Amino acid sequence: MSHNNQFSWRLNTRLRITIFLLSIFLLLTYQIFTVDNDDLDKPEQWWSNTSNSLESIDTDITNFTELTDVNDTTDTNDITDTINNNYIGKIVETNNDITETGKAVDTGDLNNTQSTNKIDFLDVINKVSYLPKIQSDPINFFETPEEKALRESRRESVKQGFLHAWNGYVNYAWGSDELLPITNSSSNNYNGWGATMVDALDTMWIMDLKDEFKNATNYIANVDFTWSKNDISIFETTIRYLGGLLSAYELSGDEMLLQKAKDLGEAMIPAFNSPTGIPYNTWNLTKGLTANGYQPYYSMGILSQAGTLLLEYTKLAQLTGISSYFDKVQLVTDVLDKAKKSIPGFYPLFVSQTSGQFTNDEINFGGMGDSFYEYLIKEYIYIGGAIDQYRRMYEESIDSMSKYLIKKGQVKAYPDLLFLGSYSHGSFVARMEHLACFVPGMLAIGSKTLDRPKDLELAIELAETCFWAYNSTTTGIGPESFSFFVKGDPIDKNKLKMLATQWNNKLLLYGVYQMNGNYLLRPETIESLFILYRVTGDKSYQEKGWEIWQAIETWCKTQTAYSGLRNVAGPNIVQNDNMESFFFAETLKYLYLLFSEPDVISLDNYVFNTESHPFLRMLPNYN
Ligand code: DMJ
Repeated sequence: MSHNNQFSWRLNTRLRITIFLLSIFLLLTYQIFTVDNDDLDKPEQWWSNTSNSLESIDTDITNFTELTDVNDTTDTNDITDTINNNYIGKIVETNNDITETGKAVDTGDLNNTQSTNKIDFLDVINKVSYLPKIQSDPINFFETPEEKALRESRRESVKQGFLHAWNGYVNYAWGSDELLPITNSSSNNYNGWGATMVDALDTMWIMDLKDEFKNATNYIANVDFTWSKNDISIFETTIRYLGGLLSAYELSGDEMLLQKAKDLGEAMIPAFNSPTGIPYNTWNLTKGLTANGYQPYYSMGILSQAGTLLLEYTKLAQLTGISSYFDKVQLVTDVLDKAKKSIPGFYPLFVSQTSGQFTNDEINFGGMGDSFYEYLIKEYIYIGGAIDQYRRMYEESIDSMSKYLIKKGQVKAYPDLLFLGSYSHGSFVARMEHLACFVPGMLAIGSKTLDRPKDLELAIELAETCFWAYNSTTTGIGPESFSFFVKGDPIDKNKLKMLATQWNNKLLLYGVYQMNGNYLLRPETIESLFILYRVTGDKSYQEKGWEIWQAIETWCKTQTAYSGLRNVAGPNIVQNDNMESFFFAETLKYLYLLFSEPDVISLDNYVFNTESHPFLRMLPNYN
């Protein structure tokens, strides 16, 4: 058993005993004073009845956070987005907070994780202001009639690609989460709610595929998002389903989608009931609402998973008027902000939900860290700079990233290429992940928003590296990760030889060794090319995106859809029979937008969640 496992096992045992004793006490109180037995069969009623019964006990369990009940409205303010004329929602203030139940209770040291200056959501709304423009001046997007025709034909090619993949899903996997595009079977890794369908909704709307959109929403109308057979990932469910439903609602105005988002968002709320408010990684929606002391599978909190619920729950608060959705995610930010760090702005990958402290020293802008940093700047942009904490946290992180994690490599033909590595056990790790290729896009929007011109320079250089990684393989598609030699370090010839024999790479990858050659149809490089195109107006980003799309067409297309690859370099390129739902949500959407007019989903009006679901940004003067 690893150290971490032993630790969580011990913690688990301690938690279980505490919870068992507490449950007996709660159950007795509950049965004696309040509950009509019929209600036990009805999760929602059970929730509200029991919560009242626990009010007196709550003072003893100081770490309980609050959930505001929208039905207990005492004051509402209609808020209208005056510029886009979009209905924003009602902000509800209430004196009648309901305390949640079914929590993991811990009596550990929580003092330094409590949010001392609770930020009021109404205050946030009132402090929204205009931020500097992100997109380049319209004049920089000028095109000749020939250029326009070419761009439009490329956009049409991407749309046809989307339809090819979508039809495969419709014919062979309708209602399932994902299509397996070679065997034409399906998989259900996201609770079988139809992940591909929900992830694809807003892309269909943007591509003007309204019939396909309607067929999908007809199906989704009958999906029960309050139930789960097994434990679900809170992170994946939030970014794919909740984000997809919210964004499709904002684009289409279909109220059913907002209702589904609310059902799902609400059903996941108990997963935040850890001692600190840092959510559990997984949660069983059904068991989590029953009275018999359900405990989630307990494992250490993961930075990107805990920190990437912000946009979705803030948007849910905005659209429903239930401010406590925002409180939940703001508390997570506060806990992470206050936790001890050895380098300012560097947030380690694992955090204890019990103590609110980090438990290792690994820093990564790739897997397990990535979207936490992404959401700092995106939340700031989304709420029009209303909470300065997000600017501060983001700037600290980017300053440290630039200082410690960016290194020049030793690629012979491109000696100036910059690489983004990570940090572990006190040392720099010279390995770059495909996932980290979202960073150029993040830097570019941050640079414009916060007037940090150097960040744009870095963004442009890192995007070059990400594209170079694509351009250097035999397929023209970038690998999942690779290790590189840092400038000045001795080159180990054996390592180079290993790469050559392993991948039979005929192109020059000098300076790089050891690749994980998988390609999962990931979007990050295309995402950064799209954002840089919108930020600079430089058409070379469209050329690069087009090259990548051609490579995907060549290597990933199957008879029925598109498949990921097992290796992006080598004599035999093998497909992996998998098509992630994010191919529809992100990869194809970013490509389509790269070839659209710049005012289609403008970065000055929208902010993308990490799954590329566009959310309307808040604007000032709602009232
Ligand atoms: C997506 O699910 C999201 O972008 C997430 O933040 C990490 N990466 C995958 C796609 O690669």
